[in-house]
Amino acid sequence: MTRGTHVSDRHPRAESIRIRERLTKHVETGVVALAGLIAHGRGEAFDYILGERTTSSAMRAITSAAAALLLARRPVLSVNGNVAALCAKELVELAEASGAKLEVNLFHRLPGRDSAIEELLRDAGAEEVLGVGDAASARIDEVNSDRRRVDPRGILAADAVFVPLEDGDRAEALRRMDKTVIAVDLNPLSRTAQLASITIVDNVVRAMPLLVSEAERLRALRVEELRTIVSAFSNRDALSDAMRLMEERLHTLSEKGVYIELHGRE
Ligand code: PTJ
Repeated sequence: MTRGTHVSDRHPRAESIRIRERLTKHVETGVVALAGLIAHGRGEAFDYILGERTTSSAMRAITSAAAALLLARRPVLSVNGNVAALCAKELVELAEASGAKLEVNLFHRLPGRDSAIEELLRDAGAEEVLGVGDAASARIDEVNSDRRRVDPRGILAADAVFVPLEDGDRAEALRRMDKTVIAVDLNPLSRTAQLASITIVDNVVRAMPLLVSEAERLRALRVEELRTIVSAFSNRDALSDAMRLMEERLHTLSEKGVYIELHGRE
């Protein structure tokens, strides 16, 4: 069993350690796949380079994503293990604010994982959770993993699918099916980031509450106003921004080499 380390608030990486603890705890509950820990580590590395903040470019992607979800007639939020462990409450809030359905969709569909994730979502207030057990009865043949198993009432019929922390295979298949694909991925080089319609290059932990508040704010707008927001967005520009910001930050830090000071020494 994993023990909590009760990390002190004064630890400079306290928040990052707490997030890791949440994920490792949820490996034990069956929510998070072991590969989810590897995926998280890769995300953390990019977040480090990005400066662990929501950039103004990512904020524009968030606004555009909220508008696209509100415009969709059948929006679906696809939930995997990592996102359920980190953002169950915000997923339920986003479903409410945008009128989207929640569907469990897993890369590693091991026995019991789907119902463990459903339980987490229901504890967070979800009334309906698609894609659990036999409900994932439809197949997207182009997808080469368990992710091909989808709910005919959800992802299969959806016109917009939110796919936080995705693997490129399905993002590509969903785009080919003419669906709007909204991704959250700290790695702007990943196939998902490259192939999505809207990529939010940010940590899902920071992006989700912002996405909820944007969906709530934009709900008051007219359809034409929402369309204007979506059509003004360019994913190519968003990805260029993310890569350039990482490059600039590394460049600035490389001038210093040592950029963290040792305190408390003469
Ligand atoms: O729960 P399952 O079975 O559906 O599996 C989920 C994972 C995440 C294991 C599965 O989808 C997977 O293997 O994903 P990948 O191919 O490793 O891609 C995950 C992407 O998410 C990588 O590009 C990471 O950089 C990125 N990422 C990881 N953690 C975060 C993140 N992006 C934003 N916020 C994070 N916290």
